[in-house]
Amino acid sequence: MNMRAPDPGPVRTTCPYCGVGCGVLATPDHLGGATIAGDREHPSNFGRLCSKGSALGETLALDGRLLHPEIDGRRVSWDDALDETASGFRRVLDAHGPGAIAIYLSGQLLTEDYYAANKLFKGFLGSANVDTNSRLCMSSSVAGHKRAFGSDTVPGTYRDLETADLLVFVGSNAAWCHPVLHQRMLAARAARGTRFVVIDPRGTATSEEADLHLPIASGTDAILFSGLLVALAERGAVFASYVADHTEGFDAALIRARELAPSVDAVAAACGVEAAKVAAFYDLFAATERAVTLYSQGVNQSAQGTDKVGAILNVHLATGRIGREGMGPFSLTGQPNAMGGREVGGLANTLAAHMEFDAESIEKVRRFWGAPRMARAPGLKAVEMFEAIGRGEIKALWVMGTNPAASLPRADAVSTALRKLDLFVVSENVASNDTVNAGARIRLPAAAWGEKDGTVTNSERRISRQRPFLALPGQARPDWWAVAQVGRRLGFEDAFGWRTPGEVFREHAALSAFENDGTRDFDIGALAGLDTRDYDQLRPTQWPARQSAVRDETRFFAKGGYFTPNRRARFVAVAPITPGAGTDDAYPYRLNTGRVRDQWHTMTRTGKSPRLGSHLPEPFLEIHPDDAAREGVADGGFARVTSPHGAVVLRAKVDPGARRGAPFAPIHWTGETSSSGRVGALVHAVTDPFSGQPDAKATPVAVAPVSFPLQGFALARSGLGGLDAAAWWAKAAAPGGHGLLFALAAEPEVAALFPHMAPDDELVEYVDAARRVRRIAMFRNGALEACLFVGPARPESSWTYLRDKLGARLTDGQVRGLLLAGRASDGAATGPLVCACHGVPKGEIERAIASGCGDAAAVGAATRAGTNCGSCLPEIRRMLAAQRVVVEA
Ligand SMILES: Nc1nc2c(c(=O)[nH]1)N[C@H]1C(S)=C(S)[C@@H](COP(=O)(O)OP(=O)(O)OC[C@H]3O[C@@H](n4cnc5c(=O)[nH]c(N)nc54)[C@H](O)[C@@H]3O)O[C@H]1N2
Ligand SMILES: Nc1nc2c(c(=O)[nH]1)N[C@H]1C(S)=C(S)[C@@H](COP(=O)(O)OP(=O)(O)OC[C@H]3O[C@@H](n4cnc5c(=O)[nH]c(N)nc54)[C@H](O)[C@@H]3O)O[C@H]1N2
Ligand code: SF4
Ligand SMILES: [Mo]
Repeated sequence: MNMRAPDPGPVRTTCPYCGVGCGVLATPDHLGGATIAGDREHPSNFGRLCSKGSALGETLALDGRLLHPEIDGRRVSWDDALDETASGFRRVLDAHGPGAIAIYLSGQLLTEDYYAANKLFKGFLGSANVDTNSRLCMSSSVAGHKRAFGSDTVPGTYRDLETADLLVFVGSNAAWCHPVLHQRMLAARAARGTRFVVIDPRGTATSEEADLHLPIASGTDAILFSGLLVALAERGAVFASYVADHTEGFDAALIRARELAPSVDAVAAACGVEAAKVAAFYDLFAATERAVTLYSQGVNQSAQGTDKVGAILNVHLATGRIGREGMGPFSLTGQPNAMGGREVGGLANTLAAHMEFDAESIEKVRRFWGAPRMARAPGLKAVEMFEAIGRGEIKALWVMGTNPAASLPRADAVSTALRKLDLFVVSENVASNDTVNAGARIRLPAAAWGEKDGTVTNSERRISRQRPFLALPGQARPDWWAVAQVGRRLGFEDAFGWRTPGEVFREHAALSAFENDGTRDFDIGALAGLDTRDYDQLRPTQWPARQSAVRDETRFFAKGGYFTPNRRARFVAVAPITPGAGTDDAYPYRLNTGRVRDQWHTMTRTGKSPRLGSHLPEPFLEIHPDDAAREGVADGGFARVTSPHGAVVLRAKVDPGARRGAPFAPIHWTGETSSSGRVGALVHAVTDPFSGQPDAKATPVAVAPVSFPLQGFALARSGLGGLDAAAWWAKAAAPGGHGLLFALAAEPEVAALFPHMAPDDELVEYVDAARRVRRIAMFRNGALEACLFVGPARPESSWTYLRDKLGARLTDGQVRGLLLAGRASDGAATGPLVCACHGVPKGEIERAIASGCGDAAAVGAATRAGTNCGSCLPEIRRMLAAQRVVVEA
């Protein structure tokens, strides 16, 4: 394993968040932190970083880290933890067979970690119960690719997004979720006039930048794209010779498309969107050869996800717009190594290295691995896996790099199921999250970003190195190492004898090329011979990277050459659907879920950053004004959202951009960070029939108002305590401390909230008993140590003001103004950060606009807002537009 001290100077590594895969230059400060900059030489970002990437330095502190192996809450040695893990799996395997063991992996692991885990379970323990959170993320794309192409191939490259004339975003909020790539597309548009079409039920930062937004009813994408196929056929836009030479099944697909989508009007009615918009989209697509369709979770996370992918691929196959400059379908991957996991074969229904569970592949892989006990059939997919755990059929589980007790559908049922396991092992960076807290007996401390050493593959098939720039803290170790150690303890010394991640990578690369001969798309044989130095210095490399081939073309399928038996692509006749099915009187709404700009998943890392915590600090429900009025939910009030599986309470954001009947909630808050914001608890376990991917964006729910007599917040530099069980709360990182936003029925206990209050802390208090207002500021050695604001109204401006003041020395006037009036007397209450990169709050941008800045560029020049990653530009433009309305009115 790699224990060498990190080299001084900037280290080239890769961002651990989204699938864009930006290159990062990290310069360690030798105090455990680092300064972070974009890598100008990396072909994903050419130096840019988004707000999350820029804030990586704020996530490196060791508080909250799991730093030592533990069994039953006791600190133990690695030897003991590994012995116990190995013997536990051995015991369950011997007693109940390979169907009783499972491992649940993550697209945030390195390829090397993934490879080791897949090999151990599928080749040496005989179990294909190896699944991953990519099941919740990319599996419909994988299934759709395999069905149409015979392989899980992303045909295009990022460059195509810059050389296209039309970009169609389907179920993608790229402005927030793939920000640097979105910025590249916007820059290209400025140069060549690219048209943007966004297909998303709700208005988003991405749709705000679009020329055309189709706010379709959720789940109706396959109808929209079937209608497009019909329209292309009618307009003679089909590329007949490509269809004839390289595909099959076109006629059947078109017949089905005509049944589903006979006319523009029929599409408009089924999709719940204006016919003129549908027609405009079809016209644009038919007329624009250089068209890329980008899609993400609005497509994948659906009961018809694979068919949605199929309907999108159909229109690209029909027009031959695939694998050529500026054209093609493009699945945007979510996690930094979603692609690496697919390459390794880390899904339960693939074997390894883009090989399936056919007899020939099983034999091939068996020989390559020298494997004693091959899994011979696909294992259980994530949702089924956790259901089998709930039924007691799977008895031993290892969770690595994911938080299923928060992120799986029916998350409360998942937490309950986890407690039934005989053996529950978690490899984690953090000491506490919803999964660890669901009864993990063995806790293995994993290396985190900055310490990890290996490779990841981004959305365009580009393999980049994650390099360590910090020493491994405490007893933390790489995940591949822990897997290998367990493999050795189970008697497989040779097969798991790797000493470095480079050795694992070389083996992975060799397997990709093993008896491949052009039969499999995934071939990185050219990298199988890297020595340690080459591996350490590996530059971002796109595959295919075959041993023999000249490496010039990295796109696929411009001239056919699909990986089906007859090398033809298969058109898919998509299945009919019933839009809106599943809702009823008890659960009349469809809950849409997804992401916000500045948080990453369950917030174990981004939740540490004060800058990132400022933009949207609380779990919320975005709801259309008509729906809110019907249910009596007020803007800024609270809404209880209930499904048959669970309930949450969220701050209501009444927003005309929401689609009627389809409120939206972000997925980021958990039991760690909120009292009742676990949105995963609501989500139904409906899955796509081909991919097994959960339909996470359309759960039938009920919405009802909740009111709390009191609201407020607490801030403390250290040791913020808790509230009673009936209170609503959300944690938010604050500069120099911690914050808690809350709502409750009775005044909170000061002593319980501030357990670290010292006798000589100076307490300044304002109480207005009649109005139920109470404001406390606590000073230690003259600096603001903690504060508590409680009252009937939402104390927003004092929160945003005081959040930045922990540790500050306030003037008497400031203190008085705050405590008496509940707001800053110096007019400095500035609102949430709009620009997280440069820390520019809303108030400052409003002042810039009021003082005459007429466009986003002027605002940028005056305040720096929007001049780094640009993710906040849609919001700045919205503020400019609102200002214009005010001025004109
Ligand atoms: N800031 C941030 N960025 C991230 C992540 C993060 O946690 N935070 N996570 C990363 C990961 S792992 C992933 S998978 C990606 C996800 O990236 P995206 O898929 O872009 O993000 P989501 O917000 O999950 O969903 C995208 C949109 O799908 C829409 N949608 C819902 N139902 C439908 C439908 O039926 N049809 C259509 N056309 N649209 C629909 C939603 O309204 C939503 O706006 O983001 C990655 N990037
Ligand atoms: N309702 C709903 N549910 C969803 C989604 C949705 O849109 N709506 N999106 C789905 C999607 S696309 C995804 S990708 C998932 C994400 O869901 P999760 O994967 O459950 O979310 P994360 O917070 O990323 O969890 C990663 C965990 O691994 C730890 N970790 C990070 N790096 C490492 C490492 O290198 N080694 C180890 N051992 N641990 C590490 C982190 O501390 C964290 O606890 O959520 C899915 N669930
Ligand atoms: S776009 Fe942002 S989150 Fe994604 S890889 Fe780049 S810096 Fe990281
Ligand atoms: Mo994802």
